[in-house]
Amino acid sequence: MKIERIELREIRLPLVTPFETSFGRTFERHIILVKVFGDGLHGWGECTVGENPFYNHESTQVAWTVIRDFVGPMVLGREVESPEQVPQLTRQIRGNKMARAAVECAVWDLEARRRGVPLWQLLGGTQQEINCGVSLGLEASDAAMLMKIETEVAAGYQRIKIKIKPGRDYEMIRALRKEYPDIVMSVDANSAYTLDDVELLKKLDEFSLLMIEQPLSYDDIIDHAALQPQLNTAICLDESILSVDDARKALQLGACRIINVKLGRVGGHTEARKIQAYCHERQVPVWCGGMLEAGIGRAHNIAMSTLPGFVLPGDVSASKRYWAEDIIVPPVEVTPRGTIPRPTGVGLGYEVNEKRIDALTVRTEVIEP
Ligand code: OSB
Ligand code: MG
Repeated sequence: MKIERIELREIRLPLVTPFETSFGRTFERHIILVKVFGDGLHGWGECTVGENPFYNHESTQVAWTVIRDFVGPMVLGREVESPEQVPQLTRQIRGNKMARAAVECAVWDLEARRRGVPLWQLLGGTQQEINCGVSLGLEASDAAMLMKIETEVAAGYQRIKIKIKPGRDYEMIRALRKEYPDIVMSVDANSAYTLDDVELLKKLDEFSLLMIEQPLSYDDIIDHAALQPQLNTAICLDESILSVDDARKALQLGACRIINVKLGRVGGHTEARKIQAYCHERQVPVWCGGMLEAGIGRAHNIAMSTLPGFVLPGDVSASKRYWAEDIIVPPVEVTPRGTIPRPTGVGLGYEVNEKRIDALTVRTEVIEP
């Protein structure tokens, strides 16, 4: 199949409630959508980049430029036998994996539509439904955190993840654990600590957390390897894992026991599958992270999460937790068991609501060979 044309759009989508992590607060998403044309069909991708370069080095503005000036020209007019060839076409670009993943994921959707199969099937998915958790942003008070937990536990979510940062960690988790001693709970620090905080991190062992996600630097593996043996709680790496090579190094050094897979962070489905296969062979559990995605990114996450080895509940949850109205139809919904059934339709398996997208679009650009 030849990649004939790429359409870029940026949409603005306000969150139903602001989301706060250790690196900042998000009120409204600025999302790049990628539509890739080939063989008379098209596929959709969503760039999972943040508005600011605070989670990683990428940001919406820069990703737009990288896709338009580099990723686009490298893939347009090229014949690909499989979407797995797309990362090869853009390998000269260092980093910028979220920009590259947006196009790579769109080609996977396109290929699934070309073959008339669901994307999860093309990827090799085996699970009928995926296990879902929620990631709760920081709130001003413990009482407000407790109200959020109550809502999500009642909705059936299988795991509650709480964002932490210095000053909102041990005491807060102790207060929340006191009210909810039995739920599956984890914490995510988004790189807010250093090895100087070992004593505090050790104390979190008291709370029988499923994991502590990315406590140390976004680009670190070595210090995490020094930390993990000092904790009973499993470390899960998010920011530090950009490739299967990173996953191998982290596991070989004992820097973590669990890996969070995010399509954007690792450059798309091709690399995500390599990480999944590497971890699955070694019985290392993985789960699908989230980046406050709209429906297209969410549908890609659901397809990936059906692969074997995605055993732990992911951060993939119902559309209504994020948006008044999603850009896909139907919106993503979660069963009372805290699962999302895999969709039955071809490609992403959800209809893309182009009318809604048009109404949200603030800029468009067409890239052609
Ligand atoms: O670290 O998992 C993270 C959101 C933005 C950036 C980083 C992260 C997150 C989340 C939200 O935790 C997950 C979601 O609900 O999409
Ligand atoms: Mg994280």
